[in-house]
Amino acid sequence: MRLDIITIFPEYLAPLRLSLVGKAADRGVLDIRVHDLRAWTRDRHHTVDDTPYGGGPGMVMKPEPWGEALDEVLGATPAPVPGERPTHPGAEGGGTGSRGPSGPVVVVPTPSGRPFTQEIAAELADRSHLVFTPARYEGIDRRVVEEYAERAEVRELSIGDYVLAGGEAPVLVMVEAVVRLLPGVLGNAESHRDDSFAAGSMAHLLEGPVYTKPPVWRGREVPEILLGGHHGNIARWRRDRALRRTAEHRPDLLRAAPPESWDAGDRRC
Ligand code: 6GU
Repeated sequence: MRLDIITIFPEYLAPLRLSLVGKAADRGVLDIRVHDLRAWTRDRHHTVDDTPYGGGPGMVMKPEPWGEALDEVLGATPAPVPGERPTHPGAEGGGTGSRGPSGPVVVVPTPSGRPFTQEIAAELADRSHLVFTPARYEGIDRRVVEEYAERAEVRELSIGDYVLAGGEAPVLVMVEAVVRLLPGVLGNAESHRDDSFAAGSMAHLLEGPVYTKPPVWRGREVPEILLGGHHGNIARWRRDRALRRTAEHRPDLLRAAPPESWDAGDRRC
């Protein structure tokens, strides 16, 4: 997978060299390119912002540097394979087959975007080229999204209901969520199956508690059932604890769960 990140704070993305994402890049699973937006300015002061039309506080990112940057970064994208289902213009990437749809996705982090979810992370993990455009100030001139929505799939995404000073931290969040889903990045293919929000039986559940050795720590015992090796009972116990935890921390998730997601052993509260 190729990742391009265009920012006025390239150093902010340094953590991408660490840990799981950094190792995936070292192993060649990922090609991460962090670009300085100011490289695509043409004036002496490398200006990227200007005052908003219509007035108001703050500054708006000028469209020209973003246009030149995106032209270059998207221009290097291989053309879609003939005969493969075209995803543009304006198509939603609905396919989640093992061989994802072709063409780049431009991810625009913004607090006014759609919520970034585990489902979206999985969709992005199916694509081969993601371009992130983290903004500062009050955001990017609207015409940039309009322009590139005609040439690529553009997704405006928010990581939660709070406001950050810029999109760089959200890019770190989204990249980590996507990269850990790529084949071969986590040790074992089953590692994601029991994650909170994982597609399937965990889609509307938070993960319950976990334990490791020693069996007794400061007088606190690991629940007996986990020591027994009865896989059916353990699976049931884990699901019950996940249900309890979800009821406590995120009752909204249980209310939204479709009837098919309940199994025979679940006791509705
Ligand atoms: Cl994606 N950007 C900014 N600036 N603030 C946010 C956000 C994104 N998601 C939540 N808050």
